[in-house]
Amino acid sequence: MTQLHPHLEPVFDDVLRRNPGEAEFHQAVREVFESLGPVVAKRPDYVDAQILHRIVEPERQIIFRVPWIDDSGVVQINRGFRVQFNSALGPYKGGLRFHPSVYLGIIKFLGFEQIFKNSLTGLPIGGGKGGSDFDPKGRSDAEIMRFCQSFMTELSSHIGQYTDVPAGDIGVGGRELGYMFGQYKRLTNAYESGVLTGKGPTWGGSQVRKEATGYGTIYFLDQVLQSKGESFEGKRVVVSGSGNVAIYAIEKVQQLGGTVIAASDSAGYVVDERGIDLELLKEIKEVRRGRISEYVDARPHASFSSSGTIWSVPCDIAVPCATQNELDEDDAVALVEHGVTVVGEGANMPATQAAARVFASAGVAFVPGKAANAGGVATSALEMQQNASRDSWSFEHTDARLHEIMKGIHDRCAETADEYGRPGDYVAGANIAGFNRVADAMLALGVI
Ligand code: NDP
Ligand code: 2IT
Repeated sequence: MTQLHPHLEPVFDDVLRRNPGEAEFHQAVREVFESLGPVVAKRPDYVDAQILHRIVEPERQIIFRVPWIDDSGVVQINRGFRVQFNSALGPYKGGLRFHPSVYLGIIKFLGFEQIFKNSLTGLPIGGGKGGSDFDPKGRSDAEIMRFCQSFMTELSSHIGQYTDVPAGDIGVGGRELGYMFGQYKRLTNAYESGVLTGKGPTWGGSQVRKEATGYGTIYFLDQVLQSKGESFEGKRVVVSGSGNVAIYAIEKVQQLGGTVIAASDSAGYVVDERGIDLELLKEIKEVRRGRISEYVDARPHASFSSSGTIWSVPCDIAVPCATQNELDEDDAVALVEHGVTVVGEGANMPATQAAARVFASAGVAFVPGKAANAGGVATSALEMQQNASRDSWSFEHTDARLHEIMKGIHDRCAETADEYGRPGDYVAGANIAGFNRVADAMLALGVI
């Protein structure tokens, strides 16, 4: 671990003491703080105003009961969360995750990351995150709807277009957002489009939102490659996951001339040396809501492994798009040994800190999620713009805006890394650039 600056160490100790058992939150704070030494050295005004102490304490944390009735008539109880972390730059903004592993520490890590990610977009959005330990796997459509309605019945008191604007994340996509928006509309008797993003294009959603996180990640990595005089053309790429982010990352890699040879879900990974058949993957995952193992039924030359790790597959570029801490130190060593040159986090914090250090010392360009995957939330902010002006932009226009935003984030991270004496260090660039914008706004708004 890198030693923290003497101004940061006591704040981090406080985070450990006041948030016991929240390992992912501790990890996310540590990762940001390790970049901020030169900032606190340069800006005593941030230290005097206790910006660091304030930024690690959520403005508000809401935890609620979510009761619902399953298809057999049995009453089920889940726990719902919304952590409204920081609203210095705009209304709280961030997704909702439905996954059995969800607890407060995961929502806080995601909410904390979201503050800096949203800042990096340059758009007026604060940071928040929510979700539930509800497990959507194996649930019928009717059960999903009843759960979403119950979840929104409580959440509706805490959100609004000027207050807090949720969207999707793991386990929450267009279907779930539809049920939640329907329930919000019914409870409030108002068609308040701007209260949620990731809506369907026919009921207030933006073109490109579905594709935005995956496309944006690859647009960012394309900038990284261009800065090295390279491109995706002819590159072997491994993308983990096979959900929303992974599918549209694969689509964009293919459009840019790269070959994605492996993808996964929580039960294992598929290798297809001819290149992943994206239409087949979409049919399995988006239409059938099936398992990735079904891929080999239609493509017998491909292989499925339920043990081992996708990171043992040799590639030039690795794009983890599943979940936190899915790529550890051993995986990073294997990737480096096999010649990886670029790693971009489509997911939030998929690489452990030890893995990130392996990449850094091997000279691999490593782009953290708060920069690489910011295209999703940036396009959510574009959806809010369209909702506020009761407008609807074309796919081409929205995609061009996304591309421009991702190039802007890339350049901001690269320039900030240069300015602070860390050329090529996208982690330092993203953390410092993201932090400075929020810290300046917090200073301007006084002690609140
Ligand atoms: P989805 O639910 O669409 O897909 C998640 C994928 O990751 C699935 O393939 C899933 O496999 C796999 N996965 C999830 N949890 C685990 C786990 N514990 N172990 C192994 N595999 C797992 O989610 P998204 O694609 O939307 O999200 C993926 C990542 O991207 C998350 O980290 C999310 O926070 C991040 N992200 C999402 C954005 C968005 O707009 N959706 C924006 C920015 C970041 P299985 O189906 O078997 O569970
Ligand atoms: O992690 C993320 O940035 C998201 N899940 C998307 C958040 C959003 O509000 O679009």
